[in-house]
Amino acid sequence: MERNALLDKPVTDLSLTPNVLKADILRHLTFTIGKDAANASVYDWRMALSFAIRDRIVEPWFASTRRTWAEDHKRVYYLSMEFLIGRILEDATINLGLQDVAAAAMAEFGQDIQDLIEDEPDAALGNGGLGRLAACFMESMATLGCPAYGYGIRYEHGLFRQRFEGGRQVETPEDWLKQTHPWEFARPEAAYTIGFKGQIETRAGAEVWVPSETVIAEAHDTPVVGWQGKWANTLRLWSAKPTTQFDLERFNRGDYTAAAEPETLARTLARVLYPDDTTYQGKELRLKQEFFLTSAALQDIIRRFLTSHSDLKLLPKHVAIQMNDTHPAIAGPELIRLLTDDHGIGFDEALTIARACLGYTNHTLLPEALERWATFTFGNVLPRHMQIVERIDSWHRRAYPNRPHYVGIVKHQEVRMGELAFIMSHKVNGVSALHSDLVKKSLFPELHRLHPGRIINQTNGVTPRRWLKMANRPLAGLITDTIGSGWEADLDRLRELEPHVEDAGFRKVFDAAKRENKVELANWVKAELGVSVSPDALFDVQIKRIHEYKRQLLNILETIAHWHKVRSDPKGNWVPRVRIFGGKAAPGYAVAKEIIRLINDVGQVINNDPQTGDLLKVIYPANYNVSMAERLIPASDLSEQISTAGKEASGTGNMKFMMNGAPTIGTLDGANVEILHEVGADNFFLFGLTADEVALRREDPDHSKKAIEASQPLQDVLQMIAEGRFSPDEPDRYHGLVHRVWHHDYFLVAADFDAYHAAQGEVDRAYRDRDRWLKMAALNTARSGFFSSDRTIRSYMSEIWSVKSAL
Ligand code: 26Q
Repeated sequence: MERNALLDKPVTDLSLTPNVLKADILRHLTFTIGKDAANASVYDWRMALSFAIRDRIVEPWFASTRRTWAEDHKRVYYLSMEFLIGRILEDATINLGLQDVAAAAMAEFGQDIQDLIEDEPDAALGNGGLGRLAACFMESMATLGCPAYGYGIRYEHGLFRQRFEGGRQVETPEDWLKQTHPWEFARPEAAYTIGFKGQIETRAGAEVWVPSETVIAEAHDTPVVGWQGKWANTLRLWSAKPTTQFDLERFNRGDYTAAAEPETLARTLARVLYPDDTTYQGKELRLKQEFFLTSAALQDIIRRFLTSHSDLKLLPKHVAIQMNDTHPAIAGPELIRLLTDDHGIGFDEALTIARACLGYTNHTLLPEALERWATFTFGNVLPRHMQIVERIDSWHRRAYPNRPHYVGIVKHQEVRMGELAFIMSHKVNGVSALHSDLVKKSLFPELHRLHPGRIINQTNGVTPRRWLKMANRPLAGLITDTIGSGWEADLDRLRELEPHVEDAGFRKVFDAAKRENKVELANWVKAELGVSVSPDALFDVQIKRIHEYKRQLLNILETIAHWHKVRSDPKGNWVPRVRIFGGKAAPGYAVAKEIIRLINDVGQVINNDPQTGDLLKVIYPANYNVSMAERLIPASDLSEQISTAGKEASGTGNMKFMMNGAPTIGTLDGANVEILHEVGADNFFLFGLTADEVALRREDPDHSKKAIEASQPLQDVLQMIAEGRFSPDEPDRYHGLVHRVWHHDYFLVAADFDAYHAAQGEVDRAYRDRDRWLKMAALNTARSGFFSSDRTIRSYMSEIWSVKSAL
């Protein structure tokens, strides 16, 4: 293709002066928002600034798109039901290098840029780790110049908002789109019809699917700009529109409800994100959402491919499709359907093409979270795909005669999405070394034997732009002052901090940076919760979804044991602690909700105990989200990563804490194993059973009873809870919970209690020795380079996608 030099030339100069930006902001305030500076609100100013910043993303974005076309680069398509983005304004501003210019410009308008930044609602289109990983990957792909599209759903309501009422979680709908969302461009011309249900008809010897329900998927594009604005990719989110506004024929027949069906389906499809990341529930609407995303994405991918190529056999040379867990695993059968039914390719060839394009990332081993669909539901919603799935399964059975009879995609009248995704992918990956091992050994042992080399590891990472540069200005400043700039896109360079760790002057500034963050957090806690906490206390933080395997219960039980000890010796030389919790429970997860209530009840008692005062506080701000994480992590002294070994696939919060100079107290689980390896045993508080020991211990049906009987502190704690010390108005509130710890302790809270209690004692000893602690904390930052998502994406690019940077 002929390159047009004029088109490649940027018309905006990124080295903006405040005056140029000021003029743009004022122009947007006036002509886009229609407001006069004299009576503009914070919202108006935020919109004006956002549009002015967005203008500057559009050019690298167009340039990237043009280059990808002109140079015919292979593209990556990341299919995910979740993108947990958080706020965009500050991230975009920093990646464009405009933070100082923007702050100065706003100051001249009499606005504090921080107020504008915090006025933006989080885009919370995800539950937790999996969704946030997708967002970090989008940023890293843009930074690395990897031509890529993210495909997801433009949920009208993201993850619910959480409030506490009497300590209990109450959910309210989230409505991030109530205000104008300035970061997206609607693309009504990019629209596809998505079918559901109906039947298969044979026409001219070929089988065709005639759906009985249809909706239109309409694209909304958000540019994702990488570090220093060198490249930008597209996050394309689909919203649902009815195919026909209204079925007049049905209406005229008097069938008024049926007449509105197309609208009803469209209105419900993209309405809300499923808030349960723990148990799949086989709901028809969820399956429809999954197919909606996947079919729209694949139609778009094929349309784009055919714009510049004609031979679909070459698809894998130009297209890599990554499935973020099994949620888009219908991509296998759908791609085969499009290639065979719509493009006339034979089944075997279509299967080969599809598999060469597809990769599958597994994020969980928990059996209750593995997606399985009743063949009844699956065959009803997607009848053609049911046929194709059966065909894939019998092809695989024939191609691999050694396959045991109990292995397969369709078993016991269920479609197993893990097996489907595995068989339809050329690479399957776990998300940490330990997890990938377990994917081989316990999740897909037979398929692994039949396809050695297909399962690989890709240890997760996080973007250091958002999680260090942006979230922790004081520490980022110190790093740049110490080793110069450039570490943001080359995080291994943090190793250059190591020699400075021995320098008392460096440690003093490191300490001051952490303290600055802690003071800010203490002020926020006071304002939000009315509780005073001392910035000199040790800030001990566990933030993540509430789940039994993550063991927030272990944390709060140990908090009680600690409180009990301090009370018995209030004059003792205790390290003051603030135990901070954050996280939401799935609305239907009763046990998780009970744990939330217990933490809040315990906080009520401890925070009002004059005997312990500043020595111990329990803080649980409601509605934990990405923005709250950005506030909490930089102010943390200790990172709680205490899951039952073998259960946490990777964890990514653990990496963010490490980068921000908070040592980990944790088990040998997920990426903790690799964190320990990088940082060294002296700088990590390791405790607890290993994954193998967990499996062994469970064989003893009395494991928890024995552990409790051997531990006086744990007995005391359980006794206090059972007596109603934390629920005086309802003393037996936690009888069920205490009973479960004694008799049904599947996640081995009791078995690991003493080891955890002892490790917390070690933390106190280490913290008292200021120099030891500061060295430890600084070494955590210095050795965190491996956990940049740039490293992860480089590895996906070479090991799975076979795609090169376009930069
Ligand atoms: C499935 C079916 C129906 C409805 C919802 C779901 C569903 C949704 C979300 C199932 C699972 C999830 C999310 C899983 C998740 O976040 N897993 C985490 O992924 C992280 C990134 O790899 C890991 O670091 C965490 O260890 C893992 O728990």
